[in-house]
Amino acid sequence: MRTQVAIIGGGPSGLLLGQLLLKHGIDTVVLERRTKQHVLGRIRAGVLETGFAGLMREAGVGARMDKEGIIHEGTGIAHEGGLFRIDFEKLTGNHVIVYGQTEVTRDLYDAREAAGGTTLFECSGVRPQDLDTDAPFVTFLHEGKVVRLDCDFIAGCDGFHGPSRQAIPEEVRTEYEKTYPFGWLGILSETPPVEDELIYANSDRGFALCSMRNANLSRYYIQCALSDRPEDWEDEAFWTELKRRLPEDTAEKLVTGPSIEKSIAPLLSFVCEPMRWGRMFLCGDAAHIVPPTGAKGLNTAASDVHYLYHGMVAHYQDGESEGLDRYSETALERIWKTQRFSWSMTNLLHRFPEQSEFDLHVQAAELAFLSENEAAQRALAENYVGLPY
Ligand code: FAS
Ligand code: PHB
Repeated sequence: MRTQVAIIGGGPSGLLLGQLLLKHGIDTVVLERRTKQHVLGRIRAGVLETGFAGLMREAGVGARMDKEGIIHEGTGIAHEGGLFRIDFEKLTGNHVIVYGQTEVTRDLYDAREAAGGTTLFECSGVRPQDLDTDAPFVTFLHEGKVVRLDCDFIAGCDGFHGPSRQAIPEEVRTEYEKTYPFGWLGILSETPPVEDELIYANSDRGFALCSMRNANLSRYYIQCALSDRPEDWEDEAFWTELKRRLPEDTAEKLVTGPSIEKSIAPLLSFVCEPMRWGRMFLCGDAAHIVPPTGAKGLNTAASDVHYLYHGMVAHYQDGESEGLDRYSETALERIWKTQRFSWSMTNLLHRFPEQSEFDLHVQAAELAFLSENEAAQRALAENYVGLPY
């Protein structure tokens, strides 16, 4: 088999990159470890920066997002029993779109199939090889046969546990990591959202987040112990704890119901440098992970895709290599800014086991300052709606 760009991973990064390249006549093959049903069964991100939305439209897959996505011009922040709003539109002239990653992935798969793009599911033993030559290739097992895919470039879009990052020689790779002493217990329920916008809550019992997917599908999270398992939390116990972490009048409005999905995600900050090795480029979670507090995971995958796609188009159409040569440096500059924002939001809104009374007072003062200072609110809003690509 031969293609121009071999894409390892059929998640949002790989699919969005594939669709944008296909729009420019650049041939790709996507190699995905799981079935399409498994990929589409994942419940993950919910908030899209307008930069991401622009890429979806550029890829020709923005129609359902524009029809069903919900524009959010601000967000609520709750602490000490009160609630204040950060007005994105007033402070930045920008907004975000609430449209689940599951739907993004579904739209991208539909578009890829309509465009006749090749996606191979249930590939195992995927191995990128000869990366530091002009003739890289990928080998893998598919339908019981060993397959070799020759290509010009490899995009490692295989998430945190994929093989691409490991294919960068250890002596070349530097990995930066920060773990957090808690996780997020998330549920999905077919209930109307408690408010029209998201609410991020810092309470003396820990963090909570009220989010949504549509007018009758809500997504809620509470900070939980790393030792917790989803089965430790009956729905009733979840709802009771969530209400205790929200302002009273918000808790009173909360419509509860059976969970249709319940999972726990650990929080992690992680960056791999560089994001390129020879003819292979890392993109999305393969290169970096952020705690979901700033809604930056999926959105930072999108900015990687933006830089990589433009670099590849310039290579194939104009014989220019600068975009690809500067990809890692350019992507990492924005990645570290989203790492900082996600780390900052996590520190502002969560309760840490080792916090002293002094720490708690400083955290409360930061939230109080944010509630009353326009410059502080603008700084948060600029990061939340998305820094420029
Ligand atoms: P993905 O992990 O989505 O996709 C990688 C793909 O590669 C997968 O389909 C995988 O099956 C495939 N793959 C892996 N190994 C392979 C191999 N060996 N061969 C072939 N294919 C292989 N972000 C937010 O902004 N907000 C959130 O609330 C949020 N919640 C999250 C909850 C969880 C549990 C997780 C894990 C992540 C969450 N994220 C969130 C981050 C998430 O949305 C990622 O940023 C996003 O999925 C990144 O997309 P990809 O880079 O495509 O990686
Ligand atoms: C979600 O809706 O899943 C979501 C929204 C905002 C976040 C994290 C998750 O910061």
